[in-house]
Amino acid sequence: MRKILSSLYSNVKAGKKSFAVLLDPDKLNPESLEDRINAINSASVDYIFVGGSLISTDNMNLVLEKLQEKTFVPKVIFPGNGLHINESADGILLLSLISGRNPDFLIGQHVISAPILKRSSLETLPTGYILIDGGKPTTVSYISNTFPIPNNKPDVAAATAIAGEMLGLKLIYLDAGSGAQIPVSEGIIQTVKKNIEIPLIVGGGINTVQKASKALAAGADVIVIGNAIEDQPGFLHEISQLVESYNLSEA
Ligand code: 1GP
Repeated sequence: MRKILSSLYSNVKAGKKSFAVLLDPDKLNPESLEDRINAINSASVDYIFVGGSLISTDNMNLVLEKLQEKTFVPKVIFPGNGLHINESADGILLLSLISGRNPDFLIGQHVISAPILKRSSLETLPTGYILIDGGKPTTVSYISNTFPIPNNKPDVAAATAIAGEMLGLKLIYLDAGSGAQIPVSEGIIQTVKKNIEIPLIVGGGINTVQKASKALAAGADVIVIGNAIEDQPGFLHEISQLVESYNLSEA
């Protein structure tokens, strides 16, 4: 049963926006993880994404087990490669890096991971992952050896997203990269949203309420925030309130 995907699809159908908190296992220790979980449980968070393009510590398991124990919010792995598969999560974004031309990240890692995922209890979320230039080189660009789409090329982003949808992917994720200087432009979000039916996730460099609000208004169905939550303690609540009030005003 595809619980995460079907609830996301129903939310999008009802015009309801969602908020995903991204936790990078490398940046957490037991104390900061506890703080983060308390903040998540006292706010309205729809998904917890766990991962990153490079994970150098052994924290992934610890973080997921703690989350499993302490929160009901669905935990979705945001993997950098097949090594990041972990059964303690509820689901995994099966990312195909469709903005790039590196076969390993388009299909290679997936072939290696598919038998393991099939045996696992993880819900797989087939996702067209599109990198957008966020103003500075990102780890994901470096690791994947791919170029992001320029932030002023909505047509290229839209054509890429349409191709992903036509290939049967179930989600599109526009990412300016972790800690991007410039988030994905409103022009790109609007154009992509206009051209696809499947849910649209947007992240990278959203570090003010205004930027989050612009992404939602432009058409993001899910906004993902990582760095800004680590840097500003109250930000998680501010975004949770923003998404809630957005959903109330649209109801
Ligand atoms: C990065 O979309 C995520 O892959 C979130 O980015 O850490 O900049 O919020 P930030």
